[in-house]
Amino acid sequence: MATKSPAKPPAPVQQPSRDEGDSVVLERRTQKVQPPQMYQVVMLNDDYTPMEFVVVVIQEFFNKDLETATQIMLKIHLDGKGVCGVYTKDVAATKVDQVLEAAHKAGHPLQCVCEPVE
Ligand code: TYC
Repeated sequence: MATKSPAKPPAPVQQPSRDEGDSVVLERRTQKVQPPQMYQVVMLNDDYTPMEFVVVVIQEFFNKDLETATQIMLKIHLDGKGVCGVYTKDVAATKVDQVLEAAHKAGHPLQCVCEPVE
């Protein structure tokens, strides 16, 4: 059976440069890869969307179980807004589109937005 070898640290990048004696030397620099900017999908409260619909949406699009989805919905209901999940930019934007489309189709004014996590 093939096993995966542990991830290696990034190989240092070698940059040619000239020293004072005009010979070429290689400087060793470790390349730093930044993690991607993450975005939180924030759902907003309103007075019309049924609580049950919000719970189903959170379960379906944010992969939460019933209890977690209910807690998130209640937080939104009480505080005015709440975070449903944190994703990379494209995934967060897709989640927003899915929620807005489902709400629109069902005739509810449910709103959600994505915002960068600092
Ligand atoms: N406030 C709504 C009600 O009382 C429920 C609700 C919760 C609506 C969360 C939107 O994002 C929301 N029916």
